[in-house]
Amino acid sequence: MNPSGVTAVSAETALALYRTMRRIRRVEEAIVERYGEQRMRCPVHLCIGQEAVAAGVCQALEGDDQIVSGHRSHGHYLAKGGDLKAMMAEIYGKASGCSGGKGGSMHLIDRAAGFLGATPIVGGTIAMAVGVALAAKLRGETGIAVAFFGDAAVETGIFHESLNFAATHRLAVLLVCENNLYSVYSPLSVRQPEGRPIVALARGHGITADALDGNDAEAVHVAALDAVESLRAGDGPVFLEFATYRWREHCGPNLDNDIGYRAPEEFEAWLSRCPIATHRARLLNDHRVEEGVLGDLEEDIDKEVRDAFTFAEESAFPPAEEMSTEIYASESR
Ligand SMILES: Cc1ncc(C[n+]2csc(CCOP(=O)(O)OP(=O)(O)O)c2C)c(N)n1
Ligand SMILES: [Mg+2]
Repeated sequence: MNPSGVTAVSAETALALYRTMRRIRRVEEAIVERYGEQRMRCPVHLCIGQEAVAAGVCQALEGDDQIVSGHRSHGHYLAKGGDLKAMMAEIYGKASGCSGGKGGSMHLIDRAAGFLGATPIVGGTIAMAVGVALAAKLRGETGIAVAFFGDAAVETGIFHESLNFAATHRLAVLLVCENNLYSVYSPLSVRQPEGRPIVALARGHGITADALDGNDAEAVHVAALDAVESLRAGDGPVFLEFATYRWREHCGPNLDNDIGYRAPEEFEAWLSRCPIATHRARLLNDHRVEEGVLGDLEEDIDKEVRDAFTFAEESAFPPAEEMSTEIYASESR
């Protein structure tokens, strides 16, 4: 199936994918470097190693498309155009943060960018995306909804209820499963039956589904373009499962390979398949982008990230008297 007709991406698109991935990586590396200062006081679930999924999917979306994400959402927020300074200020708990400093890393939002929100209830946002798609259908709007979730989310009841409902009503929702093989420390082998791929669950609900390499930004992007084309044509929901790998600990800035829940060989194999290094080599070799162009772009990103941290550090905390405002949806931003 290739409804978009796109099989290869242009040098311009490839460069944009690189910029998005490198920006996400740099932001999260800076979080790693500075987390120990104890000024970011919320838990952080880093997506280092998984950037290609966020970049490839979001680049296929338009401004009025809306996405939702879970606990590991920095990449999705940034790839969809969320404000970097507001994200960093949120992680620092400052009033200038995208949730007023009260949500932290797991409650990002940027409605202007079409990032409807992130909440850490595993599977919870799948139903929200389906709801967004239902609302769009009822209102006759063209935008599509996207839910990003992990491999553990398919083990929840709400996943199946949501897929059943979306399939029945042929809703324009793209379901993106980032299969990084683990739920915290538990590998897929102790959680899901052998020989039953995740993608089969979506097909069981009558949903068009595909499983792809989530560390190949161009492959992700082409698959997302196809999915979006099909969704806009009114052909019902699409499910994409992307194989990828989280490099750092489940929650926090550190490496946790000393714990022993994953084999060093497995970790090394995925490190050698870095989505950003692979894509950079492809830009130089296949797309003939000059090294200097990438160097300038990387410098710009590094400066932007430094500025965002400075903004976050220099912003004020929310005043104590506002501690209980904006807690419920009726008064949310
Ligand atoms: C309903 C629910 N159950 C349990 C948790 C605790 N929890 C937080 S993240 C996580 C693992 C999620 O794994 P996955 O969906 O594969 O995403 P990943 O962390 O691998 O990106 C769990 C069990 C939760 N947040 N919500
Ligand atoms: Mg996982």
